[in-house]
Amino acid sequence: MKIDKVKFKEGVLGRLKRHYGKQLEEASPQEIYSCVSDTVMEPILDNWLDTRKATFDQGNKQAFYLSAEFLMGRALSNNLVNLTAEDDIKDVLAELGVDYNLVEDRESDAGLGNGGLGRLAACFLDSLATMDLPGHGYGIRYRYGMFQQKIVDGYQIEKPETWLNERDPWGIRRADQSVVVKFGGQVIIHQDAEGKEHYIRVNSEDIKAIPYDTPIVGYDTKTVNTLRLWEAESVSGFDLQLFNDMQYQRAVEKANSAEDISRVLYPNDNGPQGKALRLRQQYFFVSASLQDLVGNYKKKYGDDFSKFPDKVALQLNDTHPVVAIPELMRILIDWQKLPWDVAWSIVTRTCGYTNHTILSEALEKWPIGLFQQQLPRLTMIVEEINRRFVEELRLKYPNDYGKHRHMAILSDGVVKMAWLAIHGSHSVNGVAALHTEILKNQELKDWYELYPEKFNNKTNGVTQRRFLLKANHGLSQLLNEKIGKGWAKDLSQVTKFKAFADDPAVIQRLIDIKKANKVALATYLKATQDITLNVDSLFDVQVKRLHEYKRQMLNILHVMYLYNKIKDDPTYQGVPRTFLFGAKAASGYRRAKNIIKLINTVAKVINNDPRTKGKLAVYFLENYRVSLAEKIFPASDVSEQISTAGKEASGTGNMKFMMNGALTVGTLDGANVEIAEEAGEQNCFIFGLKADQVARLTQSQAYNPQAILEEHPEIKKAMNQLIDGTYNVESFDLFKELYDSLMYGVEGNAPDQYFVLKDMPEYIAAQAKIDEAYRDQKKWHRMALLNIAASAKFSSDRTIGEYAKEIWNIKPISWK
Ligand code: 26Q
Repeated sequence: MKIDKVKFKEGVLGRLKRHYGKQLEEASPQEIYSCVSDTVMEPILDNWLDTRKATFDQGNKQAFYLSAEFLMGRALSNNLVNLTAEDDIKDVLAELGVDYNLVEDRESDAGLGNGGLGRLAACFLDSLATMDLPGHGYGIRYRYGMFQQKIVDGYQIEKPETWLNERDPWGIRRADQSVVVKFGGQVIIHQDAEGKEHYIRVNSEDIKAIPYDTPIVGYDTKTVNTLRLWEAESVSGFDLQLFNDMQYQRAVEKANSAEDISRVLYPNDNGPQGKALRLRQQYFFVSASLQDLVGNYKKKYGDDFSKFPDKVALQLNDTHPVVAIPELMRILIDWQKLPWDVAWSIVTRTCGYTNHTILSEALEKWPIGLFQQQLPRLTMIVEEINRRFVEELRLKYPNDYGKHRHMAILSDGVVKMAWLAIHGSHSVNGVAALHTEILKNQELKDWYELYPEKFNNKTNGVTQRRFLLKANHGLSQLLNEKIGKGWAKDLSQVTKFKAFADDPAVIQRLIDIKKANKVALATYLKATQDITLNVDSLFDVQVKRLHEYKRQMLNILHVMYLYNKIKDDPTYQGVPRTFLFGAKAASGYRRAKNIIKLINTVAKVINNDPRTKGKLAVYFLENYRVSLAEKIFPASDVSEQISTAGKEASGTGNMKFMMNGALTVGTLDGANVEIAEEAGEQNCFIFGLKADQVARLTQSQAYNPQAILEEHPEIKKAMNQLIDGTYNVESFDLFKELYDSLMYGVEGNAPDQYFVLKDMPEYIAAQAKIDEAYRDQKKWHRMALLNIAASAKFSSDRTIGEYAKEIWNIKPISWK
């Protein structure tokens, strides 16, 4: 888009005067950020209105991504990139004497998600808009997103994330489009003169849902889609009756409980939390979204719902929005008066379900009593769905009672949301090839046998606009020069970069770019966290949520092993290394928090030992989040993707590293399998048990960690240092629980459930190979180039193309 620089300047200066009564010289970076953003909104708004009109007029089918999480990160710089106006705006600000980076850094991340699943939703929105596809997001406008992490004395401390303390210039409140969501109460069945049943809701708790719309700007195109996030408010504001009765405090409390619903994001990734508030959050945004969407449908098609599945596709992002299935049934039956079978056919043709996890503890199950208490009408509908389904099961598998009970949607006192999702959708997909196979052959085997046609794979992807074009200017520039600019919109073109693998000048450019990115990261970390990085060392990076299955433990044990080598051998000649960790632990996940403390404790000892100077350093980066990730990927040499095989559904950080020329050290898990396939195993460092070996070893219970220690004294030594005072100066017991969980198992679990020690010898060997490879910088960066050139598959554009064609059947908006 062509920006009128003079108009833009006037826009910013005018707003500073109007909103803050200030001239540019007096304005703070925060105020400038706010006014620059408002000015950038202008051209976006025009395209947004045009997009809405075009989709309505063209009457195309639209997709809606229902997700409890959207991990959007920052908007200003991303919108400028997608408007292809970044350089122009930088110029204008420079002319005004304003430092763009300072302004950009004033924006808080919209951290409305935990990790992979939420960031995937954000990447999908970017791809949909860029590909001119009519696809929108629906979710919750949490007042507090993912907590801010502080490290105090090596421990994680959570602080509330205050992203809304400054106003959000990107979200537009649309109070006129509010809807009411009802909880609790009773359902009265009323028979009319013709004997038809009507369901009347009494004594319900009514909560107002107010939408906030954020524009999703496509890259280098007119399309601007919508992310609609709902905020909860008490219907009456205050309960005036209570207020008049002088029960002021109770009136305030009641308003609070309504507003509790959108107050805070649950901060656990892949963990169980069967609390009422979580179910209320889910129903709140799902009911509001469906009311909204059905209302819009009726504006165009009236009461003829036969076309609904041809006009609307709903994608359920994990089990979190699965109440959409009974809620849509309720709307079609109670409001539209459709017969059950007609309604069920519409629902199943409209919904698709994506599974993001194999960990059984993350599959949501709601106690039936809780479900009944919060959602009495939906409970009746779920009971009827279950009754009909179990009847089908009995016919199909007459004597297999175990199967009836296992597959029942409602049994053992719980509503099984994953089962409801599979039964109520026409499509069930996993997020990487291996993950989908494991679902089909193991976790969802019975369901795959019943509904083989529903199952399909959609390997995840990431947007190269945010994570390469915007994050890594040096590499983007090099790609533009060598293969043209087309890759930003069509990553399949990056394959052309392979032709430069043996061009020494290009390899040298890669070396220089990586170095410059390390310097930039070092400068940022010095300023924000007072960390001094050795930019001449190999950057070995593991950034992702802290979870046992992701095995940060394996990484830190290897660091401890390396430290021992350095101490034992003064002539140690290993490649200088900096290990970087970034990870948030769920606030109630004790062991994960202990691992953070361990990393920090080890870091402190190593970084303060003169013997490691210039050889080894370890840092835990505070508050890992999208905006920090964008600075880390471009500066990384090694990408740690070391989960226990079979446990990481896909991973998406692995793809962001690859695009930025980091080499993967990883297990054959999730999308790593496909990364190794695309790049060639000779260009990755693959190690460890395969998924089927993990499954068999778990089954057989033949694994004994003690045996590993006996065979590998160097591993035994590192393990003993967890409990012998080498690191834990304050208290010898600090890491005893971690030690016990690996050696003996605790709380009824098998020892070393995630096979950290089992995989450690091979991991050490893989790391030694990395050392060797890194010594030859030309060879190393040739491998990096081959990874970059092989990353085409991992664009979320490719993924969204597949969803659009194979699940949603949606077509691009035509801009003529
Ligand atoms: C569930 C119930 C109650 C409270 C919270 C939750 C909850 C919240 C978030 C459960 C799971 C999540 C997030 C899961 C997640 O991020 N999964 C990741 O999804 C990525 C995108 O598909 C994959 O790449 C990762 O492998 C997968 O771990």
